[in-house]
Amino acid sequence: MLDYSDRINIKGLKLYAYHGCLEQERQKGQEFSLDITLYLNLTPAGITDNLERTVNYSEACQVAREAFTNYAYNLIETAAEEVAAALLINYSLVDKVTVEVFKPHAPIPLDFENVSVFIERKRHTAYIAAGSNLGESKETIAKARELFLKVEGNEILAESSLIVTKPYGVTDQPDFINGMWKVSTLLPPYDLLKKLNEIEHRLGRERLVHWGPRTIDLDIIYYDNLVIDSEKLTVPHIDMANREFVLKPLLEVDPYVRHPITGLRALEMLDKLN
Ligand code: A4P
Ligand code: MG
Repeated sequence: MLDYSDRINIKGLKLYAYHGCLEQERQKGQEFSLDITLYLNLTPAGITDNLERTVNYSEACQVAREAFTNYAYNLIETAAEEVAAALLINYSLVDKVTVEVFKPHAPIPLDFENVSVFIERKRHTAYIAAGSNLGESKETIAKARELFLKVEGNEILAESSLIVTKPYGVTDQPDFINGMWKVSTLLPPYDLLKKLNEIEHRLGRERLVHWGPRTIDLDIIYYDNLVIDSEKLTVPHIDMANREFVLKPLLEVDPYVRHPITGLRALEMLDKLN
């Protein structure tokens, strides 16, 4: 959560590009204008007078230009998405960006002043539990970590040690190796889930028995302070408070984070469990 309102504003950045669905737009191109806001804490730069503690706005304009003009998109929505992602990927100091792309010469056969799309994109913090009890579990978890980090914008902020745990639920199966990552990601919740499912799949996960043995299971425990309850995704993880193999690693990666519904921290949930 942002606890400041500092920002750097770039207004009316003029860029020539070839975005559009019409043949003529893609051939001739046209001028676009971008408004960009970077949200970052400016105090460190303010008190040190040091450029390295902030974002160089001239450089940021170049990053935006690259992302915007590298490719001809059908939609300004996509162009805006690329600009936002490039800025967040290039500047770890930036927590959030807004991008508005104006297309003053859009092919609209009516008198109009301007048309634009506006998007807001930010870094999210998620907690991912990893578990495995088939094959080379530690290696598999390490590979899953590697594949997770291949996604642009994904970072691991903290990770627990890997612990050996007794099977929970279906108890007639081998011991598990469990761990947790606290991560930063640009992926929205369902995209994060999809990515984790993809990684499970790549590492040979087959869904045979519910709660049964698995080469790798990656569950989203928390995603920011969000509460999601849908067919595909339940966040916070529905059974986390009953699972020592989730709570112990959580205590290790972040003893302070609170469950968004119950308000409890990992240690408090562990105390209740015991
Ligand atoms: N899904 C819903 N919410 C989430 C979420 N927050 N994170 C959906 C991830 N997935 C979520 O999961 C089924 C569906 O849950 C997914 O398609 C997704 O859309 P799955 O992994 O395909 O099926 P599963 O593993 O059979 O069920 P589940 O519920 O994931 O199993 P659990 O609850 O993860 O339990 N004992 C120890 N000691 N250590 C373990 O790691 N793990 C399990 C698996 C049992 N016992 C264990 C351990
Ligand atoms: Mg799962």
